[in-house]
Amino acid sequence: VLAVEDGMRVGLGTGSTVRWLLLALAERGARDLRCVATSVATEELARDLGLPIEPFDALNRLDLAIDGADQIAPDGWIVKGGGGAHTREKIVAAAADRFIVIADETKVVSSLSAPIPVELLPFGLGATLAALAPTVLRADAPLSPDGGVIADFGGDVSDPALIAAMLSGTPGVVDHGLFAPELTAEIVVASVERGVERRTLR
Ligand code: A5P
Repeated sequence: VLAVEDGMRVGLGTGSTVRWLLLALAERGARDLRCVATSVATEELARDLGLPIEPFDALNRLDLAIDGADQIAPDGWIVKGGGGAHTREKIVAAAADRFIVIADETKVVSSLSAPIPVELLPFGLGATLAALAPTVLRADAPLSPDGGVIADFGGDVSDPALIAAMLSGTPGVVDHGLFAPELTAEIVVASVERGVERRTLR
């Protein structure tokens, strides 16, 4: 919350960790913030809390984006999309001068592992799934707000850059949940034993 200064254009991520951020921001007061949300759930919660949400098109560039993570590797690679919101989350993160990841210690891993969330175009879905094998549709996941189908890649991710390139290079993939270290400015991890630890990546 301290990173959010008055008047900033802020991208708000999605998930249970971000919920705490929204509560803290609302408690502090909106202070001329201009916010965009990465999901309908975040938009609704933010509005309920009195935080102003604007269409992304009204802002385009952001000073800051803050979001949670499903996995955080030692080299700064991150997996997101447990809630299926990774496509919008990545667009918002990339549009921000600084992208800050917030998480508790359970998200810190020694190396990334499957599943890696992917969002796929409905057109040619069978062909895309075959090209991405082993990838399975996520049971009971609704379409994304942009009409994408949420699935999970189940293969080896010991080389995240290679897998990210493979996923991005497969026709029919809208986007995937691997976030490269270059995207992230800072990772903030909270744990009961060690308190809050901040790691600056760039
Ligand atoms: C949403 O699609 C995800 O990328 C979330 O940001 C991520 O799963 C973290 O969520 P939690 O804070 O709920 O664990």
